[in-house]
Amino acid sequence: MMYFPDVDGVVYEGKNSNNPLAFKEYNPNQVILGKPMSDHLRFAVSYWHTFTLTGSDPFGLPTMLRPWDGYSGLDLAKKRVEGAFEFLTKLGVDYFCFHDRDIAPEGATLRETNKNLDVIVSMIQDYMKSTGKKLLWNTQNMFSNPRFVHGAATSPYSDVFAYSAAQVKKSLEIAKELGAENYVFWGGREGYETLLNTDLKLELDNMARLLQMACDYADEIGFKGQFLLEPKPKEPTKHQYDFDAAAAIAFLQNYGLKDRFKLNIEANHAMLAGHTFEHELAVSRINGMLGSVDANQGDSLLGWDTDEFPTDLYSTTLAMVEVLKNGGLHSGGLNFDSKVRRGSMTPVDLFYGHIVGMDSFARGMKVAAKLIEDKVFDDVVATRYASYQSGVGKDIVEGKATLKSLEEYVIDKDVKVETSGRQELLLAKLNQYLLNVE
Ligand code: XLS
Ligand code: CA
Ligand code: CA
Repeated sequence: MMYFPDVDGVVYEGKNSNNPLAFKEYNPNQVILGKPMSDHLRFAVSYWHTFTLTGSDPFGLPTMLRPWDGYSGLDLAKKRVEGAFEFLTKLGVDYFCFHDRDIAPEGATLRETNKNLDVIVSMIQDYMKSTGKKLLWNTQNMFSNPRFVHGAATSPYSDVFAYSAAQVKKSLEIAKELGAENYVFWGGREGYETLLNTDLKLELDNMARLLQMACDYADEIGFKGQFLLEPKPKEPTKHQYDFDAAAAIAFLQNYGLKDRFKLNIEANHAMLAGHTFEHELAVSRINGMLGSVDANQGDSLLGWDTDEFPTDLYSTTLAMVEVLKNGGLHSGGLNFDSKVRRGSMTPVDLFYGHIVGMDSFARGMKVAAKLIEDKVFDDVVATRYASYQSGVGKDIVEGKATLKSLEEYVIDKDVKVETSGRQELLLAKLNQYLLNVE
């Protein structure tokens, strides 16, 4: 069966193309800074938004029209796998990502659920072999089932902790089997609604305990993928423990897990935390913790996680500056944790969403590479901090200065700053590059 008969295959046609099913910017083989674009960007399709989502929201029923409509249970899961690999192949994306519950239905017990997973995982494995597609990461859904209403690893109920642990165990086995390059933890219910009923210390300790168990089990079964923790400040929980990159790094360091983990940074989550996307990427990068990216965008008029396909070229450019400065994403990639709007219900909209997202990041990547090559901002930053290269600044940086020595240095000095930060000029430069880079 053909699932997307309206689409033959999406290819690069360049900026003058009028074909809505062609890339205008993303040319996978074009070499930039010594590497083909496809190696820099490592795009992934997220299974949940593209193949599982129905378009229902808190106010309305499903809207999506999908070629697998009308099937249920394992039959539905199998049809989705077939459709997923046709989609990846036609779009020309090498990677995908999923939660355990995206790919197979739950049974009455964990044993039955795991059996369903086995059927679908072996089917996915066959398709991966025949198409060459790869798993960027998988993860466990410990937020949808009502048993996680008060948390998973941070549930007050130890049976729920046990269930969560078992679920992580199975998903790690799947990661190993499918050769996942990373493994994600996102704790949607790992947080609290009110401190009045919450043992904050025990919950944080338990969250760390589950992550430690995961590291131990990965070692036991020889799973070598990179562990990633994905920060998000809220939604569905009022306060989520992995609030932002800084909180997630502090948590990992506190519990001795920092060397085993990196972060998966999502644009929309940065916005919910009151940060820019590039802020979260930069904080991760300077701490050696930038692992992977969930590529999407939020809406500044809405206070929730809208997971839109990325179209904002400022944001994709500044994100790619961080990625390039990181020396790339290594085992990570750019996963479209993005969904078409509820009103974009036809299958071809799934292609349009990914195409605009891929083109937006490709454009961002080209501009970022040129900004870095021309040292547009690096030179400004270097000049701005030049006073730390010699004299008293050098003493401060090298730990030779004390409060006493610094007092002595300034006590009779007229210290004033009349040097512009040139913000408007820099933004004009950014526009110039965005508009003119070939
Ligand atoms: C939800 C998260 C989730 C993670 C994986 O907001 O973005 O989809 O990426 O569990
Ligand atoms: Ca995400
Ligand atoms: Ca999200």
